Amino acid sequence: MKEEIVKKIENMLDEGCSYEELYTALLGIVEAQSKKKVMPVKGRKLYYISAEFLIGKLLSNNLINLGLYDDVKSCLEAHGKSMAELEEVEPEPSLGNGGLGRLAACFLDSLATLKLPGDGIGLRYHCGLFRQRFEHQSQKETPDFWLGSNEWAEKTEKTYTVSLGGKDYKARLYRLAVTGYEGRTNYLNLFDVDTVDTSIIEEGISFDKTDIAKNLTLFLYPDDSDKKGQLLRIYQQYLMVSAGAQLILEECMERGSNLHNLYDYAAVQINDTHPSMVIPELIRLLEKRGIKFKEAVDIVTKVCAYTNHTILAEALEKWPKDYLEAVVPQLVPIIEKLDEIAQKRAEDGALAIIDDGETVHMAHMDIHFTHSTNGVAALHTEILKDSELNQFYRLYPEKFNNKTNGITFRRWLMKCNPRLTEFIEELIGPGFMKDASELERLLGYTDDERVLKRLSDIKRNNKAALAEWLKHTQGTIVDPDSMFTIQSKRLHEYKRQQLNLLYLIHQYFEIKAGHLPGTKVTAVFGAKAAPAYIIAKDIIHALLTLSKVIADDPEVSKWMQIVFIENYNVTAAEKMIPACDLSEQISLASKEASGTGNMKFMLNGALTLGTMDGANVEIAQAVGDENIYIFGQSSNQVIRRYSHGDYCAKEWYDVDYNIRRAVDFLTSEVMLYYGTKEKLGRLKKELIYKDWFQTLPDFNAYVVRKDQAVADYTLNPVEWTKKSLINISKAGFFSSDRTIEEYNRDIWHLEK
Ligand code: 26Q
Repeated sequence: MKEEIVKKIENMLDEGCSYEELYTALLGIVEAQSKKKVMPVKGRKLYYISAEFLIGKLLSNNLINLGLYDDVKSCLEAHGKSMAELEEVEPEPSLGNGGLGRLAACFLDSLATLKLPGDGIGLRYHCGLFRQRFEHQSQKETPDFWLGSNEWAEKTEKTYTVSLGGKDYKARLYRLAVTGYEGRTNYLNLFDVDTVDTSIIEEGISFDKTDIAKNLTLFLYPDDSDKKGQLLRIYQQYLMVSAGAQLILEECMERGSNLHNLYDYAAVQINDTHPSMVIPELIRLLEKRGIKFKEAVDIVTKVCAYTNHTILAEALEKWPKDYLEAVVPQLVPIIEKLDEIAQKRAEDGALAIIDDGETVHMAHMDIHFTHSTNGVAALHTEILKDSELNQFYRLYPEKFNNKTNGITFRRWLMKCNPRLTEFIEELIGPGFMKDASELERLLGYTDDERVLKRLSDIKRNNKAALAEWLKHTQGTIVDPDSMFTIQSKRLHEYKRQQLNLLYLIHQYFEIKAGHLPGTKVTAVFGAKAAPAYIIAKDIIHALLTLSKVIADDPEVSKWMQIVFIENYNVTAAEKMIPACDLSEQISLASKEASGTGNMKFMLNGALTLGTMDGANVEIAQAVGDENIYIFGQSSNQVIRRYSHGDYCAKEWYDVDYNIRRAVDFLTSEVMLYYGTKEKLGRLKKELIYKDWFQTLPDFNAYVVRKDQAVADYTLNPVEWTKKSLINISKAGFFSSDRTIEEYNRDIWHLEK
């Protein structure tokens, strides 16, 4: 089989085919091979329903999973072509914002690898997350038209009717094969409507939000800062859950379910509250098929489970009831009946689904009417139980459980870091690719000088490769012999890119004062800000402006450089993560539910500089205090400060010279020379008078810890590499295979 495929590619190469032609051919080959790995479903099947699947490019990943990658690569190389250039032909499907969407993609990979029957259900957005460009040191958004003539998702003839605002729409199913690593093939089911029309896009990413037929699946999460945007979000969500619920019931009936026994055929995992309407929708469909309301509620509760990804109040979805009446009037009476039941179970009005202001709380509906609510890291789940969802926890202690997130090692090690993968295989054999806990065997090499030397050479090569890529894609020159610190994730105040910014300003002053670091530091950023999130955009502006100030100052640029990578996405992450020395995970403790970038960096040998937040806590436990740089307030301190409501940023600014010097620099003459007064002034004011995410109280501790890391890196390179090896060895726990095994053991109960 393999030989035939290789022969075909060789023939094409002999004929001088272009990369585009090769890509199309390989896409067809992968499709055909994937189909052969479809397996019948025994027992229950999982439906992972999510508004986002941030799958990233698929060609290399699928070739790896099908065991064809090495052959195709050598074939190309023998003809003077490269995999990297072939990959450039493929547009990245950016069907997600960040962590939550990427997690869904990692889960699909693990499900198929573990040979568990589990499909995704989502939307086929015509434009994924916006593309980011920098103009005058500011973020500009343009549409990301990722759908070309060559597509991974196959258009099917299957359609389902969905009623939105009293009008019927036809949701068409597209199916994308998910090939596991030496595993089975599952599917990602993506719904779309035929009438979507990209020509309604106007300036940037704006469009007519009221033209539903034309805009339903036009964009991933359009701006929801106004009513029209919020309504569109409800339209999108209902399109997904209604078509999804119809698909689920149809598949289960085809396999023999009489619907009373739906539990024996299906498990539905609700990824955050975005798909929560699947609960009333399933109830509605079951009632339509003759099942009584009470039984329908029981069935749905047993089938569905809910994952919470955030404790930020502003991210917990709640909709005015009249919005739901406008879009999904058929669901409102069901939600009202569910609310009645909920109110009877809990006297406390705080647990109601519909509150006194006629607002519908989606998370409340999820907790009452699913059998499982899970957080995504140990600390996060504890905070949910102890504070945010404490009243729910007291009512339903048995429903709450933790499932610490994970990442697929196929993409985040084998695909993105072939040098390291090969070396690990040389040392401990290939078993770690399927059983991540085998990485612990690397601990036997922590005192082996030759191993440490190789590891440090691999890091140096990866840094050189990132440097090369940066030169090629955005014309930026970086020094691979400097220390790379990287903070890449969505831009959000709670993630505190602004803390990193203040450190860099501090460093600028120190260098000016002749206090030089042991080595040059390159601070790399990758981050998109939500288009309507003004302060987040101001932080990007400040970083880009500072980057210019430093670049134009030879005294300082000898010792530091700031690089902001344009249009951060999965493809960029794959280049950045293997090249990192110090991974910045500096969210305000208690605010980052888990983080998954932290795991990717660790796996690729970076040391973490972080707060005791999210999964950082578990990383710290795994590697031990001496192999991680922890700083800052604890989550308890932070929660206490919030509950006392006595945090006053201005007091910290007034008494601390270093803080004041860094904050004031934002509107200094040199910053205003390159930057915009309005934006820099607004950010400065925000930091002095608000600072909701408590940057200033953690500032000094951050400076001390980061300086320590730079000194260790410089003075004890061998010791540093040893710590790096320990981090890699201990990363096995963070494989999404482990996470999926736990979901399956505790929640889904699927059969292999
Ligand atoms: C909500 C309402 C209106 C508009 C948009 C939204 C919205 C959209 C996306 C709310 C949240 C998201 C995405 C959240 C997310 O990515 N959360 C991250 O999930 C990861 C996987 O569990 C965690 O590792 C991160 O800590 C968490 O921030």
